[in-house]
Amino acid sequence: MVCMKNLRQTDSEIADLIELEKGRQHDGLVLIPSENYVSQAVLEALGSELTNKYAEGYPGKRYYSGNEFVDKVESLVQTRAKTLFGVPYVNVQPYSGSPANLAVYSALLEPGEPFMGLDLLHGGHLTHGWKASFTSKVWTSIPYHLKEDGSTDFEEMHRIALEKKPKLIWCGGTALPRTVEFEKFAAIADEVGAYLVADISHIAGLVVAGEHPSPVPYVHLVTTTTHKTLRGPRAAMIMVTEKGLAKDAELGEKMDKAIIPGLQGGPHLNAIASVGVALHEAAQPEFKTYAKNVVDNAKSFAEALTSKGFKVVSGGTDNHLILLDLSSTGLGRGVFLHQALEAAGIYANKNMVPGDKSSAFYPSGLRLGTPAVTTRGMGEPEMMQIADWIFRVSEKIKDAQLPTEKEARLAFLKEFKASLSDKFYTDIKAEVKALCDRFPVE
Ligand code: DSN
Repeated sequence: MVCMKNLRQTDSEIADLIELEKGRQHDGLVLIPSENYVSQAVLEALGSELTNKYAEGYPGKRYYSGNEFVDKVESLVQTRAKTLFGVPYVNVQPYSGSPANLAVYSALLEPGEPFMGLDLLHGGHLTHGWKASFTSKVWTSIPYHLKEDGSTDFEEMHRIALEKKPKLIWCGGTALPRTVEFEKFAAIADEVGAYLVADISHIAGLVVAGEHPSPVPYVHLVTTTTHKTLRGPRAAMIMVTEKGLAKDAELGEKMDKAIIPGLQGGPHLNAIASVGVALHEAAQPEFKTYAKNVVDNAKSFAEALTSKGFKVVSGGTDNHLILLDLSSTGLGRGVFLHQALEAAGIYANKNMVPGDKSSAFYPSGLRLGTPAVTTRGMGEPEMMQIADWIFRVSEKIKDAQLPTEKEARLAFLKEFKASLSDKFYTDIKAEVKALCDRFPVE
């Protein structure tokens, strides 16, 4: 546990809130697939004196003095990333995933040029061209889609790519339970001469552990956040592959320039060092076991949920993530289950499902994941127990239906929220806490 003695003396208000959040993370089940628990070593590097240092530029080429040690930190983290992912070039300075993806666009595309990404409503990320994202305002977004069974519609994608000639194609997403078929994306990208970029933010930890195929042989660039299955702090990296350098020998320099001076100022060296610690941890044999357990747990969890009558998108999962399609019980049901589970100390998130007839505000699905509960050491019996709680909560709210009139929806949701103070939820929350006490967050 990070010592907060000084914080408590200086600012008890913030210290109290951090303690409460720590308690929530300990006493509840974190099933949001993009969340995890980092190690104390990762936290210590993140909270270190490196936060005091300004170092705009790159190792050996900074705009400030006093870089003797931070240059070594950044170079070491670069080496670790290159070794772990098997790439010749990496930039470890992006503050998070969205700035990393923006850097890719700004390095490769002129304003207005076309690109393709998976539709947000089908599991793509905001920065893959969603209409409300800056990316689709500056560049021309052409979405591709999943089929109803949850697999990528490569026929549609191929047809659109031939017609529109995108300069850049994204593969990967935020709600994809199945293996990303990098070689199929590569065939299309290569045919139309597009840069292919894999956003592996969700699966990076599985990739380094060999639990998901690596995109490196197929794509020109890889972007990833470092805080999901990779179990590091909130940051990101941009990697250039050999294939990328063969297409454009200056791709690395272009990415560096896009980050600084293009988009960012001084790198957050405390976060970079902390990423280095996470990469070191991910290179250990125990991490392979962890990643395997994440996937095994997700498969057991998907089976347990299916046996309770839930419809699991694509019929299961190949990775850490499960998407429940609740639309057969009514539109927008993801909202109700998300809120009701929260009242029971179970954290998941409402999500659109392929073919969803509802809106992004009131989606019909629920996204679940196993990275955090697996870090706590939970296994198959616990997945079955959690599936049972989700089933009980779902049964309790089965009559809640989203009104069709927009005005009536907010009032209904307010009433619904008020109903969640019922003892039914506090009883389950106590059962959840008892399970969590058996699997403490280290
Ligand atoms: N918001 C992240 C997720 O939950 O998947 C992606 O950026």
